Amino acid sequence: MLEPLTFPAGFLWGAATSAYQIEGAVREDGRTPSIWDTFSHTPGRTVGGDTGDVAVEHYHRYRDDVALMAELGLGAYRFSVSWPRVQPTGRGPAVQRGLDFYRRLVDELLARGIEPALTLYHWDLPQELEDAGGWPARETAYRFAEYAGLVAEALGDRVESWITLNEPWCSAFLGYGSGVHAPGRTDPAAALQAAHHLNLAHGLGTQALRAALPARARVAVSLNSAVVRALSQAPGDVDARRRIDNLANGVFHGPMLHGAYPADLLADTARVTDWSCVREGDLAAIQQPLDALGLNYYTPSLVSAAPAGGSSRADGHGASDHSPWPGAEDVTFHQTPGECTDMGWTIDPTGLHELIMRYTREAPGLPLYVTENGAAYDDKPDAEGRVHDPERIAYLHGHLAAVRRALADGADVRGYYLWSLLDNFEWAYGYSKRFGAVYVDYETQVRTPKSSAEWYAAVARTGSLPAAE
Ligand code: PNW
Repeated sequence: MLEPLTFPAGFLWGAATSAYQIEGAVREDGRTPSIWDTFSHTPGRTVGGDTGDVAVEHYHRYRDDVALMAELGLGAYRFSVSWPRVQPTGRGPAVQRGLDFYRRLVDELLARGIEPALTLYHWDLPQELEDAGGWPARETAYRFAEYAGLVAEALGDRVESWITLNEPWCSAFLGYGSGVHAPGRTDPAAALQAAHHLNLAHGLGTQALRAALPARARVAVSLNSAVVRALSQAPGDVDARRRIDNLANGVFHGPMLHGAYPADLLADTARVTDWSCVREGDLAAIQQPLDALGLNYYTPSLVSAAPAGGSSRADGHGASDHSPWPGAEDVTFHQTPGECTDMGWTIDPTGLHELIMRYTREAPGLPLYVTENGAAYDDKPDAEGRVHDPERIAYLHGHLAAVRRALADGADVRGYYLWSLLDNFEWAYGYSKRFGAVYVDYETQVRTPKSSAEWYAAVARTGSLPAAE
């Protein structure tokens, strides 16, 4: 038996980032614009017109950043590769200078005993591929598989842990549905086609990885597996929950884990698309055996059938007149009661427990990782330059206790990646939201571990949570 609040030996303690959010250096070493460069440079798309042009200069400061991870005693680091750094036009041979950056980064991690977990796609599609149709175009899935193979050839000798896609829900439904993420399109049919081609990209990409990687490599995908709850047990609310759950979860894990789209999802969305984008053989291609599943969790959703008079867009998924829920535009999203983070996202660790137990049933035998979890707060250094963030410590404590509870309930969770290592470019929110365990002064680029970083370092070192916070 495990002692209370003690994690299993070998549990992986990590932190996560993504390329566009931290690297900067957007015009160096042959990199071309991604859809996020274009989007963030379009007036009105991000808070304050912020862009990732400089971000936190990780491209040039990666050595110091890895040293910081080592100081914090991290066992693992999840980062993403910038597609347009490696394959500027989204086609053809790889740019060696681009790949060399990730080789140096990985070597630095390995030298310090930190396990790299590489995400291939964290939303930075080469702009040329968007111009050719983007994710609603089938060709993009083939291009992704080629890119996956190139990265695997280059880094397969030193990276064992691979993640195909990060949160394809955001790419498809925020990118092509509500338009609050790049490329900012608002076409419900295109959003569903994008979801299918992201699924196909995952399947074909996994096959390309298997072909290029040694047998010891592990392949996974990170889903922002939503926890969707009904406002009441009234049939309309229960049905709203079912429909949103399919659009958030089933649309991805259906084909990936079970080889089929949920029949009710196809029926619910029939007036949006006829799903003719799903071709013979696609479902078999998508359902690849995986070595692990990554779950990203921040907050649950609370939904009901629309009251007479229309639906609400206050769903915590960003401000837009367009819904990110094709065919379920009528569903109303409610604020879950309770305290919120700076994103306005309600703090509810029971959702993480629920999510882990759901995937324990949905994918029996598949090891799970929490590949993102964390909180934004309006952190500020005090007079001595220290950053105290007790709210973030409380958030992390509560969510890690939920993971621990899931382990006790029989879930096979192998590790946890805090989002995020550093304050960074929070997409449409620009630099206005700070998720880091490490504070970044955006003027000087000086990094200061917040008190949560020190707290997390102690958790990682001892493999257990302190009794009370
Ligand atoms: C995730 N939503 O983004 C991403 O993987 C990270 O890059 C990001 O920084 C982090 O979570 C915090 O936001 C999301 O609207 C963005 O539901 C939006 C949503 C979910 C996740």
